[in-house]
Amino acid sequence: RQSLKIGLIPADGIGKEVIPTAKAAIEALGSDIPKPEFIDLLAGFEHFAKNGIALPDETVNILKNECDCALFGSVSSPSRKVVGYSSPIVALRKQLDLYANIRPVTSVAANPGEKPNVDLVVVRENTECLYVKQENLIIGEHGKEARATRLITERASRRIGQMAFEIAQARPRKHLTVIHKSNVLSVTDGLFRETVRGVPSLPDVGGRFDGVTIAEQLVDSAVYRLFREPQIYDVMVAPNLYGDILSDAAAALVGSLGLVPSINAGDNFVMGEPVHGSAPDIAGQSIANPLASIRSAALMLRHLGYSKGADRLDKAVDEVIREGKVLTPDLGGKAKTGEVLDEVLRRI
Ligand code: NAD
Ligand code: K
Ligand code: MN
Repeated sequence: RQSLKIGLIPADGIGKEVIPTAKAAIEALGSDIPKPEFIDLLAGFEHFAKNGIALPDETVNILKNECDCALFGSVSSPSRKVVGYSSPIVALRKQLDLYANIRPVTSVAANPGEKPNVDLVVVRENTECLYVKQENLIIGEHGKEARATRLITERASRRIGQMAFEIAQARPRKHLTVIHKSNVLSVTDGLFRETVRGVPSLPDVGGRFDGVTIAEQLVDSAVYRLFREPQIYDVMVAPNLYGDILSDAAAALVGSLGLVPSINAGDNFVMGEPVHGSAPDIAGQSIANPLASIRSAALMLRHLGYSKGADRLDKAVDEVIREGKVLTPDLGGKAKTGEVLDEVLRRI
């Protein structure tokens, strides 16, 4: 590659404050990566409020036809129903078939080289479950009745399972936990559980995952154990909604949602995205933690094979956290977003 074309979709709220920091961090890598070219793209609730469209076709077309990868910030999706609005991030994941949401949650050990207390990856199915958003409301005999469809397919469960095994295989502990609630939802979660557990015996797998140990846990007790003994987890694979909740919960263990990165990955495209939302409570104050976005840029680069650049970003972020002098208020500091970015840039 001569250059790396990166679509930037800051979207709403603090997305607009943190995506520029990820851009600056990538630019600081110099010749460790192909020359980055950034393409600014529109999406989000604010765009919808002005133009009636949350995800312009142009954004999707440019991502599909011109970009090598992308970085997404966060959207402000209202909790009330807004006619004509639908979350652009949920739509993007589906339209680009980014079927895996990979969310590493790692604490920073006091000294370099020491083992961190929390070192796990949530692998979240990213295209179905309740996020197919097929809901309806009827007036029944006793008043309103709302229903939602929860879609679990063998195909999606198999490919997310394969992705989770690949990730586990590549980590030192090689341990995979399947998260489900098959004791109640024996049909939907039952299919997810059986399909993921069946991955090692698929014909094209051979013995490739022989070294991976597999466990399973009901989602509610998984949250409990996550808080009691996070060190038992290595890779956790879960249907969409459970994975969403588990990764926010795991973020609490490492101090802030503002530290946890993710990638949305498919077979042909990757989009980095901090796990957090648009944080309306702090938006506009320049105090959003930029580290989740910078780590998301690192994950995206690593996924594309640029591990040297990714390592430099991760190392710089870890050092800033370990030193603990220049941190945003979510981590108990007083620094602004830009000051934390400067600390990172100095170390890259
Ligand atoms: P949130 O993640 O936006 O915020 C939760 C809490 O964490 C808030 O107190 C916030 O201030 C804090 N926080 C989050 N990121 C931070 C950062 N980088 N630095 C410092 N503090 C940070 O979740 P929410 O409040 O439940 O949702 C707000 C909006 O975000 C909603 O409209 C929701 O729909 C949207 N959302 C979008 C995405 C996405 O874009 N993928 C994900 C989650 C929520
Ligand atoms: K986000
Ligand atoms: Mn979430």
